[in-house]
Parts: sequence; C-alpha cells; structure tokens
Amino acid sequence: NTRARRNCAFLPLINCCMISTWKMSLLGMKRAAPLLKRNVPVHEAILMAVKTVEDDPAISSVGYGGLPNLNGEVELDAAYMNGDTLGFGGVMSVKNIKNPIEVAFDLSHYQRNCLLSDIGATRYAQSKGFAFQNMLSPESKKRYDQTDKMRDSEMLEAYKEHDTVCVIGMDHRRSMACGVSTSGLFLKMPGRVGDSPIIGSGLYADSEVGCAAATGVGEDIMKGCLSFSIVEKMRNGMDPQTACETALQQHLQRFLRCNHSCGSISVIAMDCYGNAGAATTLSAFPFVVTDQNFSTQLYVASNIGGKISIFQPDQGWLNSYRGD
Ligand code: SD4
Repeated sequence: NTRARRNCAFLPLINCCMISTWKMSLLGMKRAAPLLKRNVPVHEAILMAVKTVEDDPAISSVGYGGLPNLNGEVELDAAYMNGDTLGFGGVMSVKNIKNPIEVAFDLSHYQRNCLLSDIGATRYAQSKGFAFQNMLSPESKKRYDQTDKMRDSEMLEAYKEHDTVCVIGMDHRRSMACGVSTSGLFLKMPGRVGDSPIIGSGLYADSEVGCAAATGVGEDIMKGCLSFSIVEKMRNGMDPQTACETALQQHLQRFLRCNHSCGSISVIAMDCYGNAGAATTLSAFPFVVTDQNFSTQLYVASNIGGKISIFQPDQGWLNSYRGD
C-alpha cells in the first residue's frame, strides 16, 4: 500500500500490532503478545493486557487498589470499542466489579443499553455472573487516609504520571479494537465520570482507519473529543504520529484562545497499516509497543517546549524515572 509505505519513512513506530499507555502496561502487553502470535482474535489480547493491569494491586490507578474518590471508595470507569462493527460498551462509576473491562467488552456486543453507570451497571454485571470484590486495597486506603481532602476540586490533576490503561490492538485478520480502564482522578467527586468511557474522547476504534486513546485530565480531553479527532485525521491521510501531535496541538491552542489552562494529556494511536504514534503534554510519557514479530518494548514520548520526541529509554533513564 503506497500510503502505508510513504508514511513509514517518517515514523519511528512501524509494523506494530499493539500499543498501550504507561509503563504499568508492560507486563500485560507481554502476556498479550503471545496470544496475538497464536492468531487469537484481538479482543482476547486486549482483555488479557487490561485485566493484568486491573488485577495488579501495585498499580494504583486502575482496578483493584485504584485511586479512591472523595468518599474513600474506588469508583471505576472502563470501555471497549470493536473497530470492525463500531460496537461500543462501557461502565461508569462502578464499585466492586473486579474487572470492569470484561463488563465493558460484554456490553460492546449490544446496539442499545451499551453504556451503563453505577447501580444499573452493577446489577447488569451481577446478572451476567461477573466477579465482584472490594477494590479498595490497604495501600489505596492508606493513600486516601494520608491525603488532605480539602484540596481545590478545580485543580485536580492526573495522578503522578500514570493513570488510565489504554490498549489498542490489531490481529492477524487486521481487526482492530481498543480497551481502556481507570479509577479516574484521585479524590474525584463521587459520580464523576472522566473521558475514558466516553466514545470518541477516551477511545475510538475503526478497523478501516485506525484507533486512538487518551489518558490525562478527562474533563480537558473530552472538550476536544481527542480520540475521534485523531482517528479522523488518520482517515484524511495523516500518519498516526502526525495525527496525535496535530490533534493535541490544535486542542491546546484552542484552550489558549479562551484562557483555559489545560491539565496533562497524553494520546496514543495506531493506523490500520500497523503504524503507531504518541503525543503528550508531559516531559515523559512512557508507553508500550508490541511489533509484528510480537516483541514488546517500552518507549517514551517527551514534550520539550512543544516539540515531541520519541525514544527508547535506557537503564539510566529508567533508574531516574519517578513515574509509574
Ligand atoms: C480520567 N482520563 O478519569 C482519566 C484519568 C487519567 O491520567 O487517565 N489520568 O479523567
């Protein structure tokens, strides 16, 4: 394909089959890669990667042990989008569902009632036999107890450089999909919903074009429908790296024009040729890529003075990294 070949020359990330947000997704991606190698459908790989993060008590922003809301409860958002059918499912503000991504995936098979919140989502998950558990780990309770709750709610930021896990994948049939899961912003107001389960904001998937996903301050991501914006740029011929950078840049400039300060935002994307891209407002946004040889590597996107660079971190960089 000429378009794919022409673009590849400019891209640092080519021939990919999965891309995910944050260093915390590395183990899940390493578990998912052999599944894709065995030609399983893409959803199995995505669920494996996201569930690994949800289940890890050491990861403090997704699933078990997630960041509590203002009431000290872990309240989770998750979503899944099927790029072949445009099927979308999501759960918002759910408590005690062990793997919200599984419920979101299940809901993505329906044409109606596919985005459920709070009690309705919980009853649905119970009726379908999904696993439940108390998602507040001793560590997340300790973090909550030790934090001053009187902070200005208008100033809430993404938590210490890691938050939502977003996984984009493409299988051997070139079917694409995306799954995301998060506990959202630390000390958020109960019932607050971020970008993650909002189609077009936290994620978008179209196997004819590509997928994109976002992490960061959800209220600010939603104002630009950033994931859809990136996919539309790819639909119009942009490679994923340029699409990520352009969408983010345009969004930041729009914020500037109305004097609205913007919280941190990072985005990833992959087109239907296996080219990938990432952009961020941070000086370091680690992300993970699995290539078509099923080798999984950590990369870093860095924004210095508005210019994005992408590199593979060496041991020295990893030793000094204080994020996830
Ligand atoms: C939210 N976007 O709920 C999520 C949180 C996140 O880095 O990704 N923070 O707003």
